[in-house]
Amino acid sequence: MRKRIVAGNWKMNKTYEEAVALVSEVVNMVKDEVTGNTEVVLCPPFVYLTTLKQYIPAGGRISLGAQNCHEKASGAYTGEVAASMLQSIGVEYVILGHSERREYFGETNAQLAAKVDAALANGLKPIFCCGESLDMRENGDYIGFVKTQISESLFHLSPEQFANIVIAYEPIWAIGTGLTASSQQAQDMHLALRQHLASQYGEEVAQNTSILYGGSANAQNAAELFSQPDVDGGLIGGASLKSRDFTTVVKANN
Ligand code: 3PY
Repeated sequence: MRKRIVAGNWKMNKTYEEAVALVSEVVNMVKDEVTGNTEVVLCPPFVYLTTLKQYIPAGGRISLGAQNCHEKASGAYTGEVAASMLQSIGVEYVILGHSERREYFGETNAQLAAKVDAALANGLKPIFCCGESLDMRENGDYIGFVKTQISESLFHLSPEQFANIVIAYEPIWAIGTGLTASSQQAQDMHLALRQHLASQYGEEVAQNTSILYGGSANAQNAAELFSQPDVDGGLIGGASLKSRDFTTVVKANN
C-alpha cells in the first residue's frame, strides 16, 4: 500500500525562534495523528534543519526535508548545499523542482534530473514537483506538459531507484494565488500521471508511488482533495506555517 504523506513547505519564512516554536507545536499536535501508512515531512529553510532535527522524535513518522539541493557532489558553488550535506545531518527528503525554483532560478528538466540523481545517490527521497501554468492549462496540452516534466527528469531512473520518488503535482496557477484545483481537476491529473508512470515502470510501481497535491491546499479544502483515490496527501505551503491549520491538514490525510 502506498504511503500517504503530508509535507510542509515552509519556503523562505520564519525566524529561528519562530521556527523552533512552530516545529515544537507541530510535533506535539501531530505525533499521535500519524499512524498506519501516513507520514509527515517538515521542510524548513536549510539553516534550521540541524536544530529542528532535535525536536523530531527519532524513528517516528515525522521526518525532515530540505527545499532544494545542488546537483554536484561538492566544490566551488558558492551559496549552494550538496545532497551529501543534507544526508549527513539526518535529512530524509528533498523537494526538487518546485515551480518557484523553476521560475526564479531557471531550473530545467535536465538540471532536475541531475539533482534527482544527486539526491538518490545520497539516500534522500526526492519530492519531485511538477505542474502547468494558467496559460498552459487554458490553451495547451497541459497533461502532456506535466508528463514531459516527469519523463525528462525521472524516466532515466531504474524501477528500484524510482521506488524512492514522491511526486507532487502543483498547478502553478494555484500557488500563492488563493486558487485551488478542484478535487476533480486534481484527481484527473493524478490519474493521468499514474498511468504515465505505469507506461514506463508497470502498474505495480505506479500503484506504489505517492502522488501529492500542492497549490494552496489548506485546512478548509484538504479533506475534499485527499478523498480522491489518486491523491495521496499534499505538499502544503502557507497552511504549513500555522500549527493548527497544518494539524487539520494532517488529520484530513488519515
Ligand atoms: C503552495 O501550497 O503554495 C505550495 O507551493 C506548496 O509547495
